[in-house]
Amino acid sequence: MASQPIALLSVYDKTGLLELATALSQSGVRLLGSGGTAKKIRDAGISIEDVSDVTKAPEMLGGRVKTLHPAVHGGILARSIPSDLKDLEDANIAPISIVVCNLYPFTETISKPGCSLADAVEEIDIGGVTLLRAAAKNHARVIVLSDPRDYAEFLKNWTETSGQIGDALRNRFALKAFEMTARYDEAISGYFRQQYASADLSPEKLAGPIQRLPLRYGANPHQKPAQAFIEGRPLPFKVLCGSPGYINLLDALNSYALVKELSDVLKLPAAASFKHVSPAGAAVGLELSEVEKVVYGVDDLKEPLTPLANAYARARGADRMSSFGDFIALSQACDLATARIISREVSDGVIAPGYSEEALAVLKKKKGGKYCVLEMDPEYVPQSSETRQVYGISLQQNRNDAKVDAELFKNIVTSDKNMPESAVIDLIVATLALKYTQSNSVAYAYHGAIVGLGAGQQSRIHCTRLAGSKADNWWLRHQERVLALPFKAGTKRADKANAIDLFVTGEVLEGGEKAQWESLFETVPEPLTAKEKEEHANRLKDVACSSDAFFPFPDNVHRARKSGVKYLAAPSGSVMDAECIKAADEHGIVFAHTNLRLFHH
Ligand code: 93A
Repeated sequence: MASQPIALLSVYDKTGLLELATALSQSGVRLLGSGGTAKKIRDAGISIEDVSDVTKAPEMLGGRVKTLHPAVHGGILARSIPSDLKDLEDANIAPISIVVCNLYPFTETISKPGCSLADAVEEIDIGGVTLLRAAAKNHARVIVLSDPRDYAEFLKNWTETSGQIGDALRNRFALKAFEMTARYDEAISGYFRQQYASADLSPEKLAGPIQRLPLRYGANPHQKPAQAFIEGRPLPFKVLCGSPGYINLLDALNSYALVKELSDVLKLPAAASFKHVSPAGAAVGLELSEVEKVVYGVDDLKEPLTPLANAYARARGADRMSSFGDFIALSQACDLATARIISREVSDGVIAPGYSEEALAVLKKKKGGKYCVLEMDPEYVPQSSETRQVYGISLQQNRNDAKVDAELFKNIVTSDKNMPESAVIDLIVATLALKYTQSNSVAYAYHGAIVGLGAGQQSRIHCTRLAGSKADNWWLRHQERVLALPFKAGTKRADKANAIDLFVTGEVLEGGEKAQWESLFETVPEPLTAKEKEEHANRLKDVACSSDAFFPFPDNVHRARKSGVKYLAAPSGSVMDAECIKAADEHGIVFAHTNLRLFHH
């Protein structure tokens, strides 16, 4: 490379330019400048050459082409490798070491009253963006200054290091230039999006930039306007019926991600029943026993149960109270049996990768034709990085792409190390559900289904207790007297679910509430006795339990055992790990340390 460093200067904002040019010139740097920049420097008595002298191409098109030339971009982009150096030599191009550039003020121009489209177009900087990008791309060799506020820091370093500026500063300046061009492009596309808003914005036509779906309102009715949008491709779902709200979409997209992952890992159809962005239930399609059919309220279904229908029956039936008004996700195309189950429950909507004709016809009749039916593109792969805003600040992270499969439960730390395949399936179901549950969370699973889930609690033991008591209630619904509760003919499904819940929890009822509850039965049932409950509880064994983070105290292990837990999974890392393992050993529990924290917010 040539011994005398060359700086190319091309700036709209000429703040600090003369000080910079003076210092560079005094330190022996050869200066090149575009029209106005070179003139200002020359007028101040500092020696500078015009870019056009080097390119032998005068500025043209009224300044639209100033620096766009191989003599400039070859000089910037050449690496210090023999082939690049030879190319430069053959073309008689000198390498450029410093690029100083800032752009035409597009944002300021369009915000001026009366700015016409032609005014805006003229303010779109092409050559400057190219200079910044080229220099930033080759920042291993080239220093790029895109902000006059950086000149002083640059000069100080330049002097102190005799022109050998270190990587840290070089990298920071390059990143700043990349961010500047990104913001600049966003401002331009935003302007044209607005200008051409009245044009045809159908999904097909908009597959390029941003596709938007207006939503009725946000999390609450007063939060308007609200929308869902995606950049660079059409939305990956179609609205086949109804119109989704903001929370519907939060539920739909989270629940679909869960069932897709469940069915990919376990090779079984999967279903989830979401409420407030956490699963109330999630399951894979293992066959239901006759008792389970009654517990899950599908014993009277005329349509034969399919694997997908089994999955949804389990997902919906784990916690019927919480699932009231759910958003449903299905991993496979919705069939008639599944649609029939959905049609008789109170539910807000469903997302699935397809619908059979008969299934869609059934769903379209629900809620007077307003039931929300979304069809998901099964090939859709979300971007790896996800961004959200809180209080005006954007937070960005990589998607949680951690794999949850049998491998995760190999590190068994208790003396009993016998983990049958059925337990691994249950642990996968429980752990994947946690991946999509508001933290903290703990889940209990049995027969391929969540049977108790504690979500969004700040204390882990509260999650374990909440999930445990839900699992206890779910299990009590299998008790003989509960299965045979003498409901009057015609009692609504939701009323039955509420009445059963009151019965199994032993809630003491009074006055009108008591009378209303009793009115549902042919003969009023006697409450379950403590003995009946205990005997029944003792029959529940082999439940799996997973936690989205480590157990800070062994109380969680003791509590899990009370709900029939035999298989346990949680990350290690607690100072009380040894105590938790001891507690698990005391109860004969098989405990796998996963080393995978799964917080979700
Ligand atoms: O119209 S441009 O996009 N064409 C170019 O080739 C070009 N090269 C640099 N504008 C171009 N620039 C911009 O000119 C720079 O980004 C800078 O903002 C401005 C400096 O022009 P002057 O040196 O004539 O004041």
